[in-house]
Parts: sequence; structure tokens; C-alpha cells
Amino acid sequence: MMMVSKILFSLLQFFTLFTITFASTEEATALLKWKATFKNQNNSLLVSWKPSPDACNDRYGVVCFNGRVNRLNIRNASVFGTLYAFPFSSLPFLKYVDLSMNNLFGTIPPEIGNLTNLIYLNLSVNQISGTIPPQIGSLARIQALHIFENHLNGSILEEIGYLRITDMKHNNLSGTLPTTFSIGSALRSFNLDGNKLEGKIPQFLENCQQLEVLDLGDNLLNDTFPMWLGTLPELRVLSMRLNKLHGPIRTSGSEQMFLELRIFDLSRNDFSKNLPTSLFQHLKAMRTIDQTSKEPRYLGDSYYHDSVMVSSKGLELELLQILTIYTTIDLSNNKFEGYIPSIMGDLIALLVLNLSHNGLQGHIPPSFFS
Ligand SMILES: *[C@@H]1O[C@H](CO)[C@@H](O)[C@H](O)[C@H]1NC(C)=O
Ligand SMILES: *[C@@H]1O[C@H](CO)[C@@H](O)[C@H](O)[C@H]1NC(C)=O
Ligand SMILES: *[C@@H]1O[C@H](CO)[C@@H](O)[C@H](O)[C@H]1NC(C)=O
Ligand SMILES: *[C@@H]1O[C@H](CO)[C@@H](O)[C@H](O)[C@H]1NC(C)=O
Ligand SMILES: *[C@@H]1O[C@H](CO)[C@@H](O)[C@H](O)[C@H]1NC(C)=O
Ligand SMILES: *[C@@H]1O[C@H](CO)[C@@H](O)[C@H](O)[C@H]1NC(C)=O
Ligand SMILES: *[C@@H]1O[C@H](CO)[C@@H](O)[C@H](O)[C@H]1NC(C)=O
Ligand SMILES: CC(=O)N[C@H]1CO[C@H](CO)[C@@H](O)[C@@H]1O
Repeated sequence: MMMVSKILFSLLQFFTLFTITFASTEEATALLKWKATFKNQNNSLLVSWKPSPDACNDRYGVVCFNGRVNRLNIRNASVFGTLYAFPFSSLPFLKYVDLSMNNLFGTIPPEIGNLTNLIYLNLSVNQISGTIPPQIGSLARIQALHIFENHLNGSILEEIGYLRITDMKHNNLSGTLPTTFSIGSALRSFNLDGNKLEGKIPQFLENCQQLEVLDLGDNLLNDTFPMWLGTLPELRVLSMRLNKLHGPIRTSGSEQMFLELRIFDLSRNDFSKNLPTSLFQHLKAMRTIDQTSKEPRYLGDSYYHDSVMVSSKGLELELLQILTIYTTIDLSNNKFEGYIPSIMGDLIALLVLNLSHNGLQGHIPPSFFS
């Protein structure tokens, strides 16, 4: 009895080993076929991508699990080529793909939908063009799609509502945002900064209760400020800078608004009146409001904190009183008119004040020098 099970075990082991070797050889060959299509065959990082019976053995950027390719990470590996010959159908256990910071061009083939186990895809910082294939949305397990800094065009599809994290900033996406997402509630981070999106801010975002980051900056959105965003309990970052938002900003009167907000940027819009002071009272957790500058430049970190960047017309005294807590106030690039109020010079905490590029006139009040 003992003997029989031992033989059976060895037989099982043999077959498992055989199947694994067979599968990984097939996966290895598929990856090499893709490499053969690269425009630069002298890639020093990928010299380990050469014929061998085992795809998992010392091949740069390839990680296997149970003998099947599980991760592919060739970030910043000087790959110059397209995705057309990528072995989408030969890597059924691939979960994690990072091809960012290369020189990939051409479009994303619809066969990407064949990577049925994919959880994470990063194609950022390449030269990829064309539209986002809806097949990405049909990947049942995908959680994160990072595809920023490419040349993607066309519109944002409803299908990507399956994703938790979507970063498509700095592309050429246009049209209006979808009015609904299939599973909107999963969305945590939605970054579309630097595209050509127009129309309104979709109401379905109100149902994305887990949303932490919403960046719709530098687009062509034409809407009033959606105050209902204030009810999203997890929202930490909100930028709608550089759009065509207009009209007065109205607070609802509720105290429980924007409770977690840390970064808030509405600069360079077309709001018709000053921001209501009640809005600032809501923003208790807020520290840094301008997230758009990549580095603080002349402002040291300590000055950079507690800064405020708003966009409105007319400097109102009421607003200024609320601003007393800030050390840096950047009101540049707005449409402020009239004289600089004397009270500005009395702001106790103020260290840096930027009022450039406005319609202000007159001279600097003496209170600034006393
Ligand atoms: C690799 O080949 C490309 C052209 O195919 C050439 O421009 C580049 O200088 C080469 N790089 C090295 C390190 O040889
Ligand atoms: C990318 O790789 C180059 C070498 O090819 C290196 O100089 C550069 O620092 C890398 N960049 C990053 C962000 O890793
Ligand atoms: C995706 O790739 C870019 C470029 O390499 C990188 O900056 C970014 O952090 C990556 N995203 C994640 C979530 O790793
Ligand atoms: C966006 O599209 C316009 C017009 O087709 C083109 O001129 C521009 O270079 C594109 N920008 C990017 C980042 O691809
Ligand atoms: C996307 O860009 C391609 C050129 O790269 C162009 O042919 C196509 O018309 C553009 N599509 C949209 C929707 O702008
Ligand atoms: C914004 O949309 C309205 C119609 O809803 C239109 O009248 C107005 O011209 C648009 N503004 C801009 C700047 O596109
Ligand atoms: C003031 O704002 C303008 C326009 O945004 C900017 O160019 C300038 O560098 C800023 N200056 C300081 C001292 O913050
Ligand atoms: C095996 C498999 O799922 N093949 C699919 C790969 O993707 C193309 C394009 O979406 C489909 O047509 C195939 O059916």
C-alpha cells in the first residue's frame, strides 16, 4: 500500500513537472517572439531574454509562480517597439505588468482582453496612441490602470468603471466624461489631469464613496462647482484647476463637508464671485492647496504648507479674515480687481503673498510695511 502511493506520488510529480516545463517553454518562446519585433535589438537590459527551456530562469523582469509567468516588469528598460506582437494569449497567469518609461508606440491591441488574470497594468510614460480599448474594462480582476503621459485620444469609456485606480493624466482624451460607470463604487483614485475633456462633472461620482483622489485639472470642463463632492467621506485630493468652471460657489450649510480634504485646487477657473467663506470653514483638515507645482521652488517646505490658491473676483474682507491662518497666499492669475485691501497687510501668519497677474490697481497699502 505504501509502495503504491509512493509510485503514484512520483508519477504525479513527474507529470506536474512536465506540464510546468512545457508551459513555461511556450511562454518563454512567446516573449522572445515579442522581443524580436523591437526596433532596437541591442538592448543591454534584455540580453537575458534568449532561448532557454525555462522562461522563469534568470530572465530580466520576469517573475514566475508555479512555473507560469506571473509578473512582467521591464520599467525603464529602453524598449523601443509596439505591443502588436505581445503574447496576450500565451500568458494566461500574468497578473502584474509594468512596461512604463519605455519607447512603446502604436496602439493598445484589443487582445489585451485576453490577459484574463491581469490585476495591475502600467503603460505610463511611453508614446502609445489611439483609443483605450474597451476590452480593458472586461478584465474581471483588474484594479489599477496607469497609462499617463502617452498620446491616447478618443473618449473615456464607461467600461473603465471597474477599475479602482485610474491614472490617465497627460494624454489627449476628449469628449465628455461618461454619465455613469458600471461599478462606480469601486473607484478610489481618478486622475485625468491634462486632457481635453469637456462638458459636465458627472453626478455618478457622488456614489463613489471610496473616492480619495479626484483630479480633473487642465481640461475644458464647463460646469458649476459640484458642492456635493463635499459629501464624499474619503476625499483627500480635489483638483479642478484650469477648467471653465463658472458661477457662484454655494455651500449647502452642512458642517460635515470635505472632512478629509488635504489638497484643494480650484485655481484658474471662471467663478463669478468670491469663494464663500463658509467653504473655508469646511476645509479644516486642509494644509496644502496647490498640488500642481511639482516642487515648491523658492518656497521652502514649511512655507509651502498652509498655502491657499483660490480663484475668484473681488477680494472680500470676510474672506481675508479666514485667511489669517495661512502662511502663503497665492492669488495670482485671477481676475481680482480694485485696490489691495489694507487689512491684507495685517495678516498675522502671512509670509508670502502673490497677487501677480490680476486686474489690481493703486499702490501697496502702508499696513504691509508696519
Ligand atoms: C542601439 O541601436 C540603436 C539603433 O537601432 C542606436 O541608435 C543606439 O545607439 C544603439 N545603442 C547602443 C547602446 O548600441
Ligand atoms: C532610467 O534608466 C536610465 C539608464 O538607462 C537611468 O539613467 C535613469 O536614471 C533611469 N530613470 C529612472 C527614473 O529610473
Ligand atoms: C507607473 O509607472 C510610472 C512610470 O514608471 C511610475 O511613476 C508610477 O509610480 C507607476 N505607478 C505605480 C502605481 O507603480
Ligand atoms: C494631441 O492631439 C493634437 C491634435 O491631433 C496634437 O497636435 C498633439 O500633439 C497631441 N498631443 C499629445 C500629447 O499627444
Ligand atoms: C486619434 O489620433 C489618430 C492619430 O494618431 C487619429 O487618426 C484619430 O482620428 C484620432 N481620434 C480621435 C477620436 O481624436
Ligand atoms: C458652457 O456651457 C454653456 C451651456 O451649458 C454655454 O452657454 C457656454 O458658452 C459654455 N462656456 C464655455 C466657456 O464653453
Ligand atoms: C507669483 O505667481 C506668478 C503667476 O502664477 C508666478 O509666475 C510667480 O513665480 C509667483 N511668484 C512668487 C514669488 O510666488
Ligand atoms: C482566447 C481568447 O480569448 N482570444 C480572444 C483574444 O482577443 C481577441 C480580441 O478581443 C478576441 O477576438 C479573441 O477571442
